[in-house]
Amino acid sequence: MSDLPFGDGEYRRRQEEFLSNMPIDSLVIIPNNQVSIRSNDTSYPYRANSYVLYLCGWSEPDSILTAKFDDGLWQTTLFVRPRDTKAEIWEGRRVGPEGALQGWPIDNSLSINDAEEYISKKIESGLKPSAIIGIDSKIDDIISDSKMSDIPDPRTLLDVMRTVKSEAEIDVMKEASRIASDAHVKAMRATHPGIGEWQIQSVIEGHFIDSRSQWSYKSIVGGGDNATILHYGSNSDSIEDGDLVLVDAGCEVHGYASDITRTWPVNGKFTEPQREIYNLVLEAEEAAIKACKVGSTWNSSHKAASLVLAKGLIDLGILDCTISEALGENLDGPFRNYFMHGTSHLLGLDVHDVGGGRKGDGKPGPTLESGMVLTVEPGLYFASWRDDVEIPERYSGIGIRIEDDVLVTEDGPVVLTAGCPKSIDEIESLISKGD
Ligand SMILES: [Mn+2]
Repeated sequence: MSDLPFGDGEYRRRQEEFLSNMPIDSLVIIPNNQVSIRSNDTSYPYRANSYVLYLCGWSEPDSILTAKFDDGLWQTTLFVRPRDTKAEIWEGRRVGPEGALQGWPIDNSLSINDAEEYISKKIESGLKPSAIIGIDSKIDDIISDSKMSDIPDPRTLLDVMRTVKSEAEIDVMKEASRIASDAHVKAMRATHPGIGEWQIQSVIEGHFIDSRSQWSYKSIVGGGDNATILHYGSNSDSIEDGDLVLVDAGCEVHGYASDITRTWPVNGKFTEPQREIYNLVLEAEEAAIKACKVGSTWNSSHKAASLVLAKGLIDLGILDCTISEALGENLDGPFRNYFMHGTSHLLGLDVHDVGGGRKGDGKPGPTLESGMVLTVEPGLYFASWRDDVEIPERYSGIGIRIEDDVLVTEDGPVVLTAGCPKSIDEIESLISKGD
């Protein structure tokens, strides 16, 4: 009945590494995500919590993974929905506690209806909660009643573990990369002047579903000027002859994400200005991929991309200054007028994976190790409607990003999304072939 991507040993190894670093008077509490209402009695498709998936692969809602140290060893208890024929007729089959114990890498399983009492009693008996809060309000209430001022967060350990992927995880990520690469190729072949952004989205996401996958984030399909909007998502315009389309779309396999961006001309032929910017972004992307080496600092890919882009913007006459002026003291110079985002983020069970490197998560990015997977995604954007910086007429309305998923290895970077073409010649020949 279980459809787990990994064998028991893989999960047990993760649990062991995590729990052996926890204080033995802890009660580890990791609630699964809640079902979200879309409207009235209709919910969004359910996606399990990445930490629960990571530790035991459980993907039904209304569940909580706990662990405590007992009789000299760590034991996990998974609380799940009990079997209930009447409910199952409406909502679908449930695994139930007995089924969970047989098919999932856990030590005990109980009904979710007993979870609150169990957790309260364990805390009363002296165990200290170590919980991920903010997911399940009932659990949050129990924890706040415990009067502990400082609740250790299991993510401190788990986030570091999740940055380095095992062989088994890499295999799943290769599959997600392959499906997303094929989807982009299909979309290129289907492209013609006048095509709707939503129609390209439909080709991409249709391929995901056909491959028994699903999107890992909302697909971005931006034609012309829409490509210069970094988080464009309405995908509702038709794309005119002569315009580029930027497609940022990835899928998820067993919870593991791929994340690819390609930019191509809808009529199958880059104009000279488009070609100039495209080749510059491609050169930056290739330099940044080369920088993804074991022992490199997190910022290496961003530095490499920034250097190429700053120099290229000067060579094309877009910036009129020296390279060091273009780069600025902290890579914050005027090249950032046209390249406003970071170059890389970690990739895994979350598309912007945990473990640092993202602005806002407060953690510096990790030094690169063998087994880490990160994106490399430089871009240049010349929104025609911008009034805060100078947009050269020649490049007005051009937005280009190229993004691949890169595995760091002792033998150098491996591009997991290499199946997705990115040279101008390859792209032009795909589009002209049509469907
Ligand atoms: Mn990305």
